[in-house]
Order: sequence, then C-alpha cells, then structure tokens
Amino acid sequence: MPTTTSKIFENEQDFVEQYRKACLAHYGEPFEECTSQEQFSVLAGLVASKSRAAQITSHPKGAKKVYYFSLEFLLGPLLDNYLINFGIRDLVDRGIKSMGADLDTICRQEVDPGLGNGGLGRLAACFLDSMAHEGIAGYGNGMRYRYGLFRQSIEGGRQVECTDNWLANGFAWETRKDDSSVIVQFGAQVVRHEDENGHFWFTQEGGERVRAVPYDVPIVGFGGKVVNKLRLWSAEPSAENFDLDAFNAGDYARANKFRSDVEAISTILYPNDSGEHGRMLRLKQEYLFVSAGLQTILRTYERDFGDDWEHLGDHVSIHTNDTHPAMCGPELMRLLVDERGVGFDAALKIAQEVLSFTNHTVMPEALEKWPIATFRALLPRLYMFVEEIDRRFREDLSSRLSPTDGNWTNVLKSTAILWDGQVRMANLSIIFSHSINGVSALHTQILKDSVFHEFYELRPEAFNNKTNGVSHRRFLREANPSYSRLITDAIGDGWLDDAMELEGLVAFEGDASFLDGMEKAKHEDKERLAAFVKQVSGVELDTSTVFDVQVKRFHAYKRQLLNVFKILDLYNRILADPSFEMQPTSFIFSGKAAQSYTFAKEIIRLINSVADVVNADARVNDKIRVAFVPNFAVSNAQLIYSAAEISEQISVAGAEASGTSNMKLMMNAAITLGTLDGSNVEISELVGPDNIKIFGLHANEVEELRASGRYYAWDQYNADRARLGRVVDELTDGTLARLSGNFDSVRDYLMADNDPDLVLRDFPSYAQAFDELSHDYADRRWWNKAALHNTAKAGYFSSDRTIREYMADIWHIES
Ligand code: T68
Repeated sequence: MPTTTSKIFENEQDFVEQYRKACLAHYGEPFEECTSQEQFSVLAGLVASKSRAAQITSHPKGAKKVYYFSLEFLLGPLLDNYLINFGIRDLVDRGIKSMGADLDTICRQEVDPGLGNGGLGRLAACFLDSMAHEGIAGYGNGMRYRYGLFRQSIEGGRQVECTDNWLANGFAWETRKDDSSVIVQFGAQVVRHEDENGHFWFTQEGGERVRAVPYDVPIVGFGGKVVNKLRLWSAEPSAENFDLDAFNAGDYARANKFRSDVEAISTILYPNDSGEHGRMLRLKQEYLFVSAGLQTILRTYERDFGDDWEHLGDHVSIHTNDTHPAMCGPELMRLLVDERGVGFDAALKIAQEVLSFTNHTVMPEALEKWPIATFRALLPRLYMFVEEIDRRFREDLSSRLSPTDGNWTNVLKSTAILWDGQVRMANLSIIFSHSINGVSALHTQILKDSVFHEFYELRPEAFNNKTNGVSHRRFLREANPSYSRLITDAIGDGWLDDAMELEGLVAFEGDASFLDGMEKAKHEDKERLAAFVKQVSGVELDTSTVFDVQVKRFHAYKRQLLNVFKILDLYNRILADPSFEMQPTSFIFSGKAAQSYTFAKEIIRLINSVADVVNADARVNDKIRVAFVPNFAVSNAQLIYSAAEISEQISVAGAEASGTSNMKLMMNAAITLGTLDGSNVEISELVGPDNIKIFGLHANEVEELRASGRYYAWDQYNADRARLGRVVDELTDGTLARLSGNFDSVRDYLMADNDPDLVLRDFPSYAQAFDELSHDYADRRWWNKAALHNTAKAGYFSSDRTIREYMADIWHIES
C-alpha cells in the first residue's frame, strides 16, 4: 500500500468510532440496524467529507489549472477506489470485520454511474484519476444526466434496454452547489447597440434562460494528498421564467411546460458511441456544459487575476474531449468580447492559447455536424462568432496558398467550418486549438494522412500523438486483488505509484513458484467470474477451459462477427471430427449496442443464438461454450478483465482509434489476439512478437484493397466453401434459428453489401492464429511466462504516463 499516505483515520478504532457515530447521526440507527445500502451511503459520505476537506489544501494558490471538458465521465464505483487511494483499505476492512460486517458486501451496494458510452467516457475518468495522482489542479467539467446509459438485459437473445435510474438512492459522492449556479441562454434575440463614437456592441435579449446547477464530485488521487473535483451540470428552470400568469389562470400544463423542457436538457445521456447528429437537445446539452463551465472558469480567474485576460493561457488550459465541447472556442470569445470588453483579435488569440482538442475517431460519418439553421436559431450570437471565424479562416487561407498549391476549393472544402449548410464541429475544434491529438500512433498518422490532412499541411506543428492509457490502480489493483498481491509480494508496492515498476516482473518470468502463483490467482479470478456469469446469464463455465474475452461496444468495425465466425467454424469442425483436438475454450462476450443500431443488435442476437445452440449440444460443449454477460459496465468489466486469458482485439485495421480494453486485459495477463490496429500496434512493439498473436491485413493493405475496388466477398466464400462458406450459410439455413430466427440481414451485410469490414477476408488468418494460440496454451510454463511479460510491459499504458505527456506537450504544466 502507498508508502506516503495522508491517513484520514488515525487507526482502526478511530475509524470504527467515526463510522458508528455517522450511522447514528445519519439514520438514527446503530450500525448493526442499518441496511447494507445505508451502511454504504454512510461510509461513502464519510470518505467524501474527508475528501472535500483535503481538497482545500490540495494546490498552491496560482497553480495552473487544467479543465477537462467532456460530455461523458464513466466513473465506475468509487468507494473501493478511494479507500485504496487513501491507503486505508486494509484498515477499513479490518474495522468493518470487527463490527461483524463485510467491506466487499458494502462496496457492492454502490451504483455504477453510467455517465458515458464506452472508451471515450472511461478515458476521461482515468484522466481525472491520473491528474490527481500527478498532483496537478485538474478538474473535470461534464453533465449530470438524470438517467445514465440504458441498462441492458437479454430477452429471447435480444438486447432490451431500460432506463438507468442511477440516482434512485441518491449519489453519496456529490455536493450540490446552488450558489455556483449560472444562467445559460438559448434562442435569444441579438440586439446591436452603438454609442455616439460609433462603438458598437451586442446583447442577447429574451429567449430561454436556463439555470445550470453544478454538482461536485471529489476526485481522490493515489496517496490521498491531492483531491480534485469533477463538476457535473444539471439544467433547471430559472424562477424568472416560470409562467405565473398561466399558473394563476389554472393552466398548470402551460406553467409546467417550461420546467420540463428545461429539465429535459440534462435528463438523458445520448446512447450513441459514434455521433448522433441533428437532435436539438444534444446541441443544448453541449452548449449548456460548455457555457456553464466557461462562465465558472472566467469568474474564478477574475477572482485571482482580475481582468488580466491576456495571460489567461498562462494560468488555464481547457482540453476538449472530442468535438462535443467544440463550442468552447466561440463561447469563450463571446464571454470575453461581449461580457468583458476584450477585442475580437485579442479574444481569438487567448482562446487559441487556452484550448486543445483530442479526436477519437477516423470514421467520416462520425464527425459531428449541425445544420446551420438549427445552430443559428438556438445560438444566434454564438453563430455570429462562428461565421466571422470561418470568414477570417477563408481569407487567411487564400493568402497562404500559393497558385501552385493544388486545388484551393478542395482545401477549403475540407477545412472550412461552414460547408454544405452545416457547421462542422471538428473543423471548429481544430481552428480554435493550439494542439490537436490522436489517441494512438497509427490513429494520429491516419489523421495526418487523410482525415485532417489539409489541416496538417497548414499547421503540422499543431498535430501530435498521445497514446491512451488506463488507470492501472483501478484496472489491475482494484480489479484483480489476488494477482496484485502476488505482484506486490514480488516487486514491492511501488508499481501503484509508478506503473513502470511493473517491468521488475520480467525477473520472475523464469520463476516457477511465481508462475504457479500466477496460475492460481488467475484460477481464482476465473472462479469469481464463472459464479457471476452463472448468476446473470445462467451459463455454466468450466474454469479449467481457456477464457477468451471480447468485451466492448458493439460496432461493425469491431467485428464481433468475426469472432462468432471462428466459434461457428470450431463448432463445425468438432462435429465433423469428434476427435478434433483443441484447448477447451469459453468464449465470453459483453457490450451494449446503441438502441438505433440495428445491425449491432443483430450481432448480439447472433451471439446469444450461437450460445443457445453450442451450450446445449453435448457433442461439443466439453470443448466450447459461449456466454454473453449482460449490461457491460465498469463494475462487471473489472470482474471480466481479471479472469481473461485471451484478449480479442480484432477490429478491421485502420478503424479503431486506440482501444483501451486491450490495455486493461494485457495488464491482467491476457494475451492479445489481434490485428495491427489502434494501440494494438504499440502493445505489439512493447511485448514483442512472441508474446502476442497478430493476424490479418494491415491498415495500408486495407486501404489499398478498398481503393483497388477489387474486393469481392463471393471470392472469399468460393475460395473456402467448406469452412467459411458453410458458416455464412449457417446464418440463414436454420442452424441458429431455434431461439429467435435466422440472420438474413447479417448475411446480406456480408454478401450483398460486399463485406464492408473485411470479415471474410481476415477469417482464414484469424482462424489460423486462434488455432496456434490455443495450441500454445497447453504449454503452461510458456503461456504464463508470456502472460507475465504482458503485465510487465503494461506500465507504459498507465494513464499516468499519458497525462504526463499531455502536461508536458499540450498544457505546459509541471507536476
Ligand atoms: C473511443 N470512442 C474509440 N466514442 O472508439 C476508441 N463517440 O478507439 C478509443 O480508445 C476511445 O474512444 C478512447 O480514446 C468512443 O468511445 C464515444 O463513446 C462517443 C460517444 C458519443 C459520441 C461519439
């Protein structure tokens, strides 16, 4: 446990006394009479109040502040994490035992706040953890959705969504800050004023005035010395807008309409992980948290530095997570120009010094756009800034391009903010940012070469790579206590603070007793997962089989379908030859599909149908089994990562920006079976070719094949009728229909739509790679050594390293 700890309890006895007192004060009942849920909320409240106290002394006055703007923060449960970070988990565990209860049971009462869709939201949460660990004043700014990402259950093989009422028992960590509320204005009338000297200015009159109310959540850094905060905004009607006349006239519906329209803004997280355009409410969410966050930042700055706006960039960095906070640029200008009297040019310069931007996707259809008409109607004054910046950008472009510089219109077409009736948010973000980064080496290269190529040519120095990372304290220490104990016994606990110390494990790769201990720990983790899987899906997994895991959002490019093809092929091979030899394997899937993404939902149904067929077939189920774990979330992910042995990272090369489950799984000693996509490339370089199984086309080959126009799905089918062709046919020939019918649309996607994600093309090399890996598993010494090597090399993928790179290269701030 941490060597330098600021203890929040003197000792076990002090903890027990304070906890007992808090139970009485809160519920008027002694600890023993409280329910586990009540025991949880009192303990969380106690830890939260200690955290808030620590927050006050966290940073010296004048320290540079970083604000991380993200529409999503996928925090996961916090209690266990904070006990670890404060270095008091063991003390609390013992104390609670002495009170006749169990800390794990109490921790399990905590809701898992689903305020994010997937990788992007979880990355933001890991960054908060790492900023606090690095000791910087790093604050999150986001939305407090009344309902988080939908809860998923499986009925008849199909995904069923239900509302995630995560606030039903309250959220023990948050503090509502009424006094810090701000007003955010929508749809106002822009009024121009001019004085006798010809000076003019604009005000916004009327429109919808919304009160943004902040809720603060403490973010405890490892070691407990630094506590930062995450500020989440909620939308409420401002009293002045209440229609008292309607109310007095008895028209309650009209009087209340405004309330519900406003509250709708923070009601729900959009469940789409790759862009949802055109919904006015989404645009309102984006503007609300941007404007409220910026208003607060400027107020705080004013308090500390007065009106010295020119130096804002020396004291403040604002990082925008994807394009969802893209309005930061024009809104910051509006606040400076309209409300603080800063000149337009000066305000633009300040904004560019302060702002930076991370892109998370290469899919052109995922790049966010808004119809100009919608944007202008909702935010007329903001639009004036957008239009003027666009105009200046075009003017500047024509002066910078020489007559020999290719096609001007093409450059304009890809870089202008306004085009084709749309406001293009990525271009807005880029133009306002001094730094633009991708999230893995390959992804950044693709941004430079194609997605943002014209911008890259104009400002090469602004582009940089920041390979993602994950919190190793959450995803190794907390997720995998048994393996962590083994690691700490071997190399000490310094790795919690400095993940690069995991490298010390290399010395144990030849240590038989360590490797045996590792196998034992993995087995315990598999037992834990198997019990959970049985409980939530009814599927019984044999813990002596290999646990092969693919857990992530459902998306065509992530190719869960390719994995299904491999399983069906194994099924066919076992049936054809009962003596077929393979390492018995359990295939575990988990993940959600966006409600409106029909194809992804069909793949979930397909997996459940395959599970239904395979698990019930005594001829095969001693060799293969399939489980779908419903409702993938941070909490159950932690159970899955720790138990995994094979990590499936099989997206079509060039499509996954980075991926982060690959990192979480490698840390937990799973061996990657993957394509050279996203950060798999870096994983592969770090662990070396012997400790990873790579297959499939490379990104450049995918691009060339597509560009050649010479890919025919039927050629793949015909080249391997016996195995691949057979699997394709099984989608529609009734083999899988027992649960809920055939899979015509999946077959059409492959054959009629010509296999957009090259599933059929990569199938042979994938099947071969799996066979080889499966074969290698039999050599337990070899396997455990390679698995340990993966953990030993995972230090690089700690988000502490990523954050240090952001600090040095983008935010210009020291630890
Ligand atoms: C993910 N993106 C990338 N987006 O797909 C993944 N998008 O490769 C990467 O590792 C991760 O970001 C972190 O960089 C997302 O998760 C979203 O969730 C999302 C949500 C709303 C709108 C668009």
